[in-house]
Amino acid sequence: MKIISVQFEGSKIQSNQLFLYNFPEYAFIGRTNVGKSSLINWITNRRKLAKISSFPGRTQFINPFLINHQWYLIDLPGYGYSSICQKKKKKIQKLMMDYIFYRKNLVNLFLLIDSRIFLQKSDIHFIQKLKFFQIPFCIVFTKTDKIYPRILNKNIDFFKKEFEKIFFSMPKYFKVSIKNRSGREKIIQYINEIYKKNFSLRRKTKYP
Ligand SMILES: Nc1nc2c(ncn2[C@@H]2O[C@H](COP(=O)(O)OP(=O)(O)OP(=O)(O)O)[C@@H](O)[C@H]2O)c(=O)[nH]1
Ligand SMILES: [Mg+2]
Repeated sequence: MKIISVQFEGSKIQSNQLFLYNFPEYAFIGRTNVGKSSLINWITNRRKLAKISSFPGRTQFINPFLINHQWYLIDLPGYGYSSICQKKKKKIQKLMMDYIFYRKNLVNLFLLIDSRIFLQKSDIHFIQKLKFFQIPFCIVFTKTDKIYPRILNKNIDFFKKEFEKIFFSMPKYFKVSIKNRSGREKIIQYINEIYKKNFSLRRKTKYP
């Protein structure tokens, strides 16, 4: 699938602000600084589309990007550490959670995990919620250029074991490095696969 057009529809600061079109949505989530916005830029081949920063907490709103006038990539704020004040942080987290648990058009969530860091408490807590509310998701191990391939595979094996211990089965996963330019095609291919298979909107789920 070729990405021909990308249209930014403006940041959404409230979860009830509807997007322009009723299209399937593929969203990116994970701890702050894990590389969500960078991955969206890379997938769309537009370096300055989503704002990137080395400081955790850069993305603070829901940012929808309309692709080929057919589907959306959604950049979400991260969870976990950031230097933003507590009040603002709570507001951002509510916005993000409302989107994930209420949005009918969300077809798949890509949960990004830094490949150097094992399952964190905040990840486990978040995955528990995804499981409980039956949100379809897969895992993307990011920044794979930052460790040796041998260590990367060891880390992923360890992650899988831990994941299976808690959640029984490991979902589909991808490995990406923006620096090494690897992993992009597989993600686009997967989006294409699920796009073709079904655009049956998810049923409305209840916010915890
Ligand atoms: N080496 C390397 N650095 C990366 C990679 N992906 C992202 N980064 C860097 O990681 C930092 C954070 O990237 P962002 O894309 O802003 O992360 P984010 O998850 O959107 O962060 P928030 O919006 O703050 O939640 C930036 O300095 C990126 O350049 C990668 O694959 N390899
Ligand atoms: Mg971001």
